[in-house]
Amino acid sequence: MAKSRGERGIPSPLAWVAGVGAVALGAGLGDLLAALIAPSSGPFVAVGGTLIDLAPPWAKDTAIALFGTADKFALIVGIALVVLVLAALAGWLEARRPPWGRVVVLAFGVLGAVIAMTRPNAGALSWLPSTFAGVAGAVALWWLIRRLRPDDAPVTGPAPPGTQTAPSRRSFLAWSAGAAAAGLLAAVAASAMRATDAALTAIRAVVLPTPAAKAPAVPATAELGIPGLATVITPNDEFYRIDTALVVPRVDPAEWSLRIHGMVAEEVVLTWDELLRLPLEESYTTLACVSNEVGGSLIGNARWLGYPMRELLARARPTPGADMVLSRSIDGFTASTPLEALTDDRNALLAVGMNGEPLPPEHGFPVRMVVPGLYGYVSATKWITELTVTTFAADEAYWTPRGWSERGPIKVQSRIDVPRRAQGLKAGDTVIAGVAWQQGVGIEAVEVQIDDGDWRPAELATAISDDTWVQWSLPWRAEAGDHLIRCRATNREGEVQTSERAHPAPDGASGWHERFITVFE
Ligand SMILES: Nc1nc2c(c(=O)[nH]1)N[C@H]1C(S)=C(S)[C@@H](COP(=O)(O)O)O[C@H]1N2
Ligand SMILES: [Mo]
Repeated sequence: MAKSRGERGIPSPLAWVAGVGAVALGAGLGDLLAALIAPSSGPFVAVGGTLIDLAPPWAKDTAIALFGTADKFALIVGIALVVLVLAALAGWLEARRPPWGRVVVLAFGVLGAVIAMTRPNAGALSWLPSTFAGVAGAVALWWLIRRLRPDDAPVTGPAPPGTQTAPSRRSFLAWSAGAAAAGLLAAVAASAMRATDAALTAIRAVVLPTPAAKAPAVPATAELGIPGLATVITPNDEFYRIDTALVVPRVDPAEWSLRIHGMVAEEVVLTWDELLRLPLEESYTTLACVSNEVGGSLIGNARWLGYPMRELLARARPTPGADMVLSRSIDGFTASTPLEALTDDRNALLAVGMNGEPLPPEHGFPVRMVVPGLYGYVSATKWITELTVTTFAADEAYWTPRGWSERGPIKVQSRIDVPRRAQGLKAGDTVIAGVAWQQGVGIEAVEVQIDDGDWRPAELATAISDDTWVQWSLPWRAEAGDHLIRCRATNREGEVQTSERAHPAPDGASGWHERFITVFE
């Protein structure tokens, strides 16, 4: 009499292997199907995007503090680890309590599909990749575990009556590894497809028009050229990136349009071709993230090319009472910008160009907003598709219910770039240098304090404009020993950067940037 399956027992490690192999195959195939038919609805992307949106207010800060701009990669790795553990568990379940392992895999596929359908940029087919992943994973799991059951295993040769063919573990392991490898291969193929898709080809084809109004030439004295000091213009590939998008949205400019509606006398729809035919203007604006810690690097300066927001809104004619513009990205992100900041005479742009090139995909291709004087989360919507003219009372933006202020004017700040802590500085003549900013207001002065001594005025480089950061420097005869260096800026309205420390949430960090330096003999 044969023992029951449960008693005969498939060794747990083999069951885990089956689970991981099956789920890897399902997930990989699902991802590949997503790349083919519904780019942003892959199982990982949809679930990760939802986790980002559900994350509690402190999570953004923590993720950025821990992983910096690699926060999304960290999230993907985290999800993959959780899936691995769940997959192993499903394998174990399928071995012990069939068909529950299969059922669990299928259920996660369906859950992924539901999540994918609720994403802001979901399409009609967004449910398919995750469902397919679940079905493929469940079938693969059933098949792999079956190979481990002696009475189900295919008979490979003549067996004496009354005995059973022992299942071949080696062939089981080969099949499991094969399934995992196929899944991985599918995922690699999917990412290769994403990297060569039509939108990227479109970027390369974009020829930006000559600006109707060029940015004034950058003064030769704007760049101090001190090694280690942030360059006054940040190259595109070094520009910080912060957003909630797990995969960079791919927007085909040929299909792009911007709709302006809400409290307006006239609805406006603008296409890519129409936008490029408008008289575009160029200006330098320093973009800063509200999550930037004192001394942090979530800030950069670029020359933007775009159409003035004030001209655009003038076409739509906001009606009396409106005080906010809610800008929406193709992926559902929204920002609440005071209407006034988009209609006064500042260089608020609907931007298409960054440092002489089309916007890179990570920075909002084809079109984004850039508004001097406001943190990015309330102004710099990338992959923009819609502007709703409304009121702060009636509408709120993505970050507002997540613990961030509905308005985000930039605080006066300064940062020490050199000397660096780990520089191994030798005693003698050196230079202390950094940047200071309060876009829209401008910087009047920067002072440096060494070892609690007197505040000494730093020399300011020439600012490109009041909308950009400015470099500063101070010669220093460094003596051997430990030193504490601080800096503080004064804006053009006479306000001195406060020493009072504040966390980034809810409306931007404050305090003086300090650096401990050890100077060697
Ligand atoms: N669509 C979209 N636009 C967005 C965001 C986002 O999450 N999604 N983040 C904003 C924030 S918080 C900042 S600081 C800036 C950063 O722009 P960058 O990545 O080009 O530096 O983009 C803004 N625009
Ligand atoms: Mo930000």
